[in-house]
Amino acid sequence: MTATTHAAPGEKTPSQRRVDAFAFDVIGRINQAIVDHDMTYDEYDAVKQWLIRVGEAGEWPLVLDVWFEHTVEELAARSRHGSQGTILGPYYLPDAPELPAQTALPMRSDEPGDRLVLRGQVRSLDGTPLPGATLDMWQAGADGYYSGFHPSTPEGNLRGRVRTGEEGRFEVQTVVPGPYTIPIEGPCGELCRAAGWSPWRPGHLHLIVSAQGHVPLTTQLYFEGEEYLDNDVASAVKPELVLSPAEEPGGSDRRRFSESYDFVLEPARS
Ligand code: MBD
Ligand code: FE
Repeated sequence: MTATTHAAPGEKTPSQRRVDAFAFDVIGRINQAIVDHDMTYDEYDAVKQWLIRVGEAGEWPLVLDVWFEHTVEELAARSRHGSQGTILGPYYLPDAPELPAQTALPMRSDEPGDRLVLRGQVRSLDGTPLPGATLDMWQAGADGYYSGFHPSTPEGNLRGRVRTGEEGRFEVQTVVPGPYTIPIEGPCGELCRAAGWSPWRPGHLHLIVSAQGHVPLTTQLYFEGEEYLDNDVASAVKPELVLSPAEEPGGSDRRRFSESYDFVLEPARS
């Protein structure tokens, strides 16, 4: 056994001290909330059953990313430079197909929804363009469903890793994502109903922008005028992330929008 796993009684490693401080604080605050709200045994049992159902339904990632990740992200953002980011959320899947700088995200031939062209440039903090950077993108369709998580959506739909070209530029054709509701039939939906909370998020694009020698940027882009921008169940909207795409004239059956958005990455500290 090493010295660090064999601390003398009463002595704690730095890691034990940190876990102790945080866990003790969390437990203490929950106990205080129980006192402050004069919780009954019936209520205690209802909360206990709800917590058990969250696990059984596999909704812990949803609970954490919807109600807690934004605070961790806001703390991390205080020491980060470059473009504003926001939370990752529960629907990222690695290994999306690699796509060139001018591309369309994989979609159904009859993919519903308004069309969107997102173009821009990836640069380093000092303004140097970053060719060969990656925009790992994923989004819900106009119906608000994510591929890989909803049976009606084909595998890999609206997911791709776009590689920037010359001057760090990219141009991606996709659809305008619909507003998203967290699953309302499970325990998270149950909590929203029980508390009278909206279960909705505004429509959004997810991106992880990365480049050699730089800190990856996890972000989301939203759309001006959308419902739920100021009432996001996941508290992840920031003003810098709201696009106002221009509508292109001459759209026939579908509306077409385009928008430019640049990403600035911070060099990695070595
Ligand atoms: C989502 O689509 C999402 O982006 C977040 C953060 C939480 C739940 C669902
Ligand atoms: Fe999302």
